[in-house]
Amino acid sequence: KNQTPVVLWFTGLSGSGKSTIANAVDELLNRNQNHTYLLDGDNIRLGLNHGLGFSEEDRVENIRRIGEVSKLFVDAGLIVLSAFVSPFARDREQVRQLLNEGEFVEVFVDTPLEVCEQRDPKGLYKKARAGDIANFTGISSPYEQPTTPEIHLKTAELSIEGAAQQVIDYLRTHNYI
Ligand code: GGZ
Repeated sequence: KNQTPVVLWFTGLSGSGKSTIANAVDELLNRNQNHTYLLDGDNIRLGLNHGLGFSEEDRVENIRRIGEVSKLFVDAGLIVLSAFVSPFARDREQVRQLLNEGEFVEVFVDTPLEVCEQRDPKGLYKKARAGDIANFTGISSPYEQPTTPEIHLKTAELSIEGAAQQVIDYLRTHNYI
């Protein structure tokens, strides 16, 4: 199957819908016979990055390693979907620099903090507000929004399917698939 390998780098707050949308895109790509690999907290923070926490230092190292792994999968010819908060603009730029031109597509999952906090599927915002979790992104640790993402998903105006379709449309328009 013809495809141009690329990293789709989903960034956004906890509870913004990154993983959900990345999984929906992954399913559409697989239905289209594309070869993909999805990286998220479930397969990275529990394995390769077991032992890293949420201090600034550990997040920097988390993203650096994920960038390196993403590059390996791109070299293997895959479309990589990486879904991590990745709150620091500098770290995201370093991953971009690691890859060749056009191999890094930043996808900003733009869900307002109020909405993420309202959803609070794991009760983490509640704990963060209570001071039971330190360095929680959006509450006690910064989130630096992308200024010029290739794809800007305004999730307040989109369904999961609509957001996933916007990513697919970008990949088609730019001849990745
Ligand atoms: C942010 C945290 C924290 C803190 C635990 N800050 O909604 P989730 O649960 O499933 O997604 C969040 C996930 C963030 O891990 P990442 O590897 O994506 O973060 S980073 O890119 O910043 O390294 C959240 C949970 O882990 N979580 N503590 N303090 N999110």
